[in-house]
Amino acid sequence: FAIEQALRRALGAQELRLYLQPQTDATGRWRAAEALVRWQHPTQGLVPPAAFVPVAEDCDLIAPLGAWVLEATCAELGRLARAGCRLPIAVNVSPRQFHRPHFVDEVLTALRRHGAEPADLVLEVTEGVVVDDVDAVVERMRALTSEGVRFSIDDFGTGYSSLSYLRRLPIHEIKIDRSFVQDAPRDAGSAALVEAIIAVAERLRLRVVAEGVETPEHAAYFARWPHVLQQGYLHGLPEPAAAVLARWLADE
Ligand code: G
Ligand code: G
Ligand code: MN
Ligand code: NA
Repeated sequence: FAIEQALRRALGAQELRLYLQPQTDATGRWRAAEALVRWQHPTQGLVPPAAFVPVAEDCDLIAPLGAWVLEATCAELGRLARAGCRLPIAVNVSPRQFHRPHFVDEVLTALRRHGAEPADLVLEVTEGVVVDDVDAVVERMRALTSEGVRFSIDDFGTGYSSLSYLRRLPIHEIKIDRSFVQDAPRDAGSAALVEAIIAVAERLRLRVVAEGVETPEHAAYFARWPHVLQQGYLHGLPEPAAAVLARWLADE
């Protein structure tokens, strides 16, 4: 319970921080970014989401946490739009958050409040959002895609992946899980999976992001697909959003 109480307090005390990690094309140019939340704890320093997102999921704090991340992201998107810049930002949405009754309204309200462009907001969901009723999930996603918001399937290839979801769900993008990405240059089996995922994505006209690009070898392997975006420590660590975007605006 200690962490739960601390997190409850942190939400009120503005201790959460929005970090961004670049998604680049094969030449290293920024094309998009992923928002990753951090907790700036008064005594424990910067706490990574793996240490508190699962706790938030279990104790009903995922709603306020998710709302905070959406607000913070839409605020940055609004600032970018007013500066005449377009940089799509992807936000992780956990299944519990996606299935909350007012999720669609929450997203649309946050976009409007900050003057953010819906097409620049990418919602990353895992295959775990499909619990039983696929049609209900599709309907909920369509309520957002019809407004311009985009969906991405995170950690694709892990879990109980069903290729049929790629056709049924109104998604825009697939993120290839980093376990396949990292093994692909040296392991024929992983390479086969990566190449199959990219081939399917091309035929379905889905964008692809390769996650966990850590070495020049990983980057070189994926450079044969110039349109596949790369995300990982090689191209950039997650950094505080405000600093990243100020630098990005200055370079544009
Ligand atoms: O940054 P890091 O590798 O520690 O992230 C660990 C996990 O936390 C990842 O699975 C990531 O998707 C998740 N995560 C990061 N930020 C958020 C967020 O804002 N909301 C949710 N639901 N999950 C997040
Ligand atoms: O589950 P999700 O894909 O949202 O998780 C993203 C997490 O992956 C973030 O916590 C981020 O810190 C982490 N990450 C980003 N780039 C790399 C990388 O190159 N290698 C590894 N191992 N993790 C990464
Ligand atoms: Mn993600
Ligand atoms: Na992922």
